[in-house]
Amino acid sequence: MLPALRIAARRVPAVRRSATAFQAARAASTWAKVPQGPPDAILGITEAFKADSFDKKINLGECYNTPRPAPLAEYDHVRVGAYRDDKGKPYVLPSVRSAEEKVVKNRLNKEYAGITGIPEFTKAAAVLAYGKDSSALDRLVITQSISGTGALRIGAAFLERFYPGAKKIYIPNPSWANHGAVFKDAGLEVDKYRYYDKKTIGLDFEGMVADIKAAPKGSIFLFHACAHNPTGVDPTEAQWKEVSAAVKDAGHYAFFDMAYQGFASGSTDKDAFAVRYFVEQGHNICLAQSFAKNMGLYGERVGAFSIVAADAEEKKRIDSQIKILVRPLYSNPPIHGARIAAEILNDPALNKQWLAEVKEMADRIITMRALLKENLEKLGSKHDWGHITSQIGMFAYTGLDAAQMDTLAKEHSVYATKDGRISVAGITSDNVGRLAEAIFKVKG
Ligand code: PGU
Repeated sequence: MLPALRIAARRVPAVRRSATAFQAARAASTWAKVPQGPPDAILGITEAFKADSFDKKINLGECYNTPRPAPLAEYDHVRVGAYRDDKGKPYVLPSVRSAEEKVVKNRLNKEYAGITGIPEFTKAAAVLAYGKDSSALDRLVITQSISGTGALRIGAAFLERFYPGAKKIYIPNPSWANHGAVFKDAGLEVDKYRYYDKKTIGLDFEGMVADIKAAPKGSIFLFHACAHNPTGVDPTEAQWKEVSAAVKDAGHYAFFDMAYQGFASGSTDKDAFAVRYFVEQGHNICLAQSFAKNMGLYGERVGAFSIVAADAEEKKRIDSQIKILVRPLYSNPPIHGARIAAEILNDPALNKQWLAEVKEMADRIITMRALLKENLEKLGSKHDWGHITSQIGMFAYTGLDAAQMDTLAKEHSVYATKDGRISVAGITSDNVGRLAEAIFKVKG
C-alpha cells in the first residue's frame, strides 16, 4: 500500500473501512457498468405456458431460443417455433436420418473445412436456390454459414465494408425480430418500408412500391424470398415483377433472405421464384439461405451466403474479401450438418425423398390453416378468416390485437406472441377445434 493511503486507512473506523473497501471493489469491477438487458419477449410466453396447469394448453409462440431445462422431454413439446408433426412432436426428416447414417458410415475424418466450407454442400445449395440453369452459377460467390442468421451477418458485414452507397438497409415493417439486430450490430443503419396492412391483414403493396421508389437511389432493400416472417403474407409473382422493376429503376440493391425455401408452397422451385426472377432481370443480388426449416437441421446450423458477381473476375475479388471477413469471425464452419445436407442435395434418391418430405410438411401446415378457418366458420364467426388460408409458411397473423392475445392466454391457455402471430406448426388435428373455440370466444 502507498504510504499516503496507509495513513488514510488508519483514520477510518474498522466497520466503515470494510464497507468502503467493498464499495471500492464494486466500483472497480470491470463490468460494473454493464446494464441489465430486457428479457426476451418470447421467453415470457414460455414461462407463462409452463406455469399453466391446464392439460389442454396450447403454445403457438416461438421458443426456439429458450434454454432447455432438464428433463428435455418435458420441454420439447413447447418448442413450437420449429416444425411439429400432427402429434405436436419435433420431427427429424427420414431423409435426414438416412443421410446422417451415410455420413457416419463413411467414417470421414474431422479435419477443418476451408474458410468457405464444404464445396459439395455450397455448390448444391447454389443450384437449389438459383436453379440448375441459372446464369448466376458461373459468377456466384458462395460461402457456407452458421445457418441463416450467420449468412445474414456475413452479408451485413460485407455490405458495411464494401457497399459503395449509403450503409443503410431497408427491411419490411414488420420483419423477423432479429433482422434489425443483425444489421445494426454489423454497423448498418436500419430503416423500414411499408409491408403489412393491418386493415386488410394482407400486403400493403402500394405502400411497399411507393417506399421503394421514394428511397434515395442506390439503397439496399431486404426481401423475404418466401413465407414472410412474421406475417405469412407474400407478394404474388406478378407483384414481385413490379417490385423488381421498381428496384431496378431506382438503382437499388436487393438482399434476399430465404429461410423457408420449400416450406411455403411445398415446392423448392416455386418458393425460389423471386430470387430467380430478380437474377433473370439482371439484379446482382445477394442471398442468405437457411436449412434449419426445410431440412429440419435447426441446431446443426447449416446455411449459405452468396453474392451474384458481374463476371468471373469480380467473383474472384469478392471471394477473396469474403474469406478475409470470415477468417477472423469463426475461421471456418462446422462440418457435420453440411455433410448431411450435401448428401441430401447430391444423392438423387435421397433428394427425391427429401423433396416429398418438404412437401408433406408444407401440406400439413396448409391443411391446419384450412381446418382452423373451417372450425371458426362452423362456430358461426362472422369475420372474414380468408387471410388464414391466403397467408403462407409457418406463421399466421391472426389480426388479434395485444389485449385479445392476452385474453387468449389468461382465459383459454393459448399462448402466442402479442403481435397476434401464431405458429401454425404448433396446430394439430387434436387441438385445432379448441384453438378455434378460444379465438371465437375472444374475437367473435
Ligand atoms: N430469417 C428468417 C426470416 C427467419 O425467420 C429465421 C428464423 C432466420 C432467418 C434464421 O434462422 P436460422 O436458424 O439462423 O437459420 N426464424 C425462426 C427461428 C427463431 C429465432 O428467432 O431464431 C423463427 O421462429 O422466427
